[in-house]
Amino acid sequence: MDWTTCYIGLGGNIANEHGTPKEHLKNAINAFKNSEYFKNVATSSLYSSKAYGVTDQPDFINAVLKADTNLAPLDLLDFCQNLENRAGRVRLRHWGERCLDVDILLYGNHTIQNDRLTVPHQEILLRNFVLVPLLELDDTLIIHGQKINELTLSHDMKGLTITESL
Ligand code: ROI
Repeated sequence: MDWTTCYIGLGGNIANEHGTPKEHLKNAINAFKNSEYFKNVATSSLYSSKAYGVTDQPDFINAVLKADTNLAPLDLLDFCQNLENRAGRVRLRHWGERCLDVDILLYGNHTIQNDRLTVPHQEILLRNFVLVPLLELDDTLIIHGQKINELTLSHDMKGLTITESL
């Protein structure tokens, strides 16, 4: 069986009947850990982060998960979207608040571009709440030819606080 290392971005900033943002993230992390489609699951710390983009919304909880997966990219996307749906996700507005976002950041060294999926994730190099936890998991990562360890934003804690080391 073929295993590919993937990195998944997790984020959320609203509570609902399924839990708080932190609980949404932890439930998602447990789903990866308990699934036969993943092995060697590792997670960054949980970060509290100021909302990026549309700023008049609650702070987010963000983390990055690393795992080896035997799922093909679109099956991995289905798995991630299923977790979002299970957290009771409703999209209130574009770039707005959400219970849980589960985004494929990287899938091995693959570049994927189709109507459902862009990998590496388009905004990856622009967001410290993605880069800082990614660096925590692997300080040798290269994305779009850039060593993330050499990017200023990967070391920029502006708006970010570690709320829990997992
Ligand atoms: N801002 C932060 N801090 N964290 C996120 O996960 C996040 N996700 C988004 C938008 C609303 C753009 N801003 C975010 O989708």
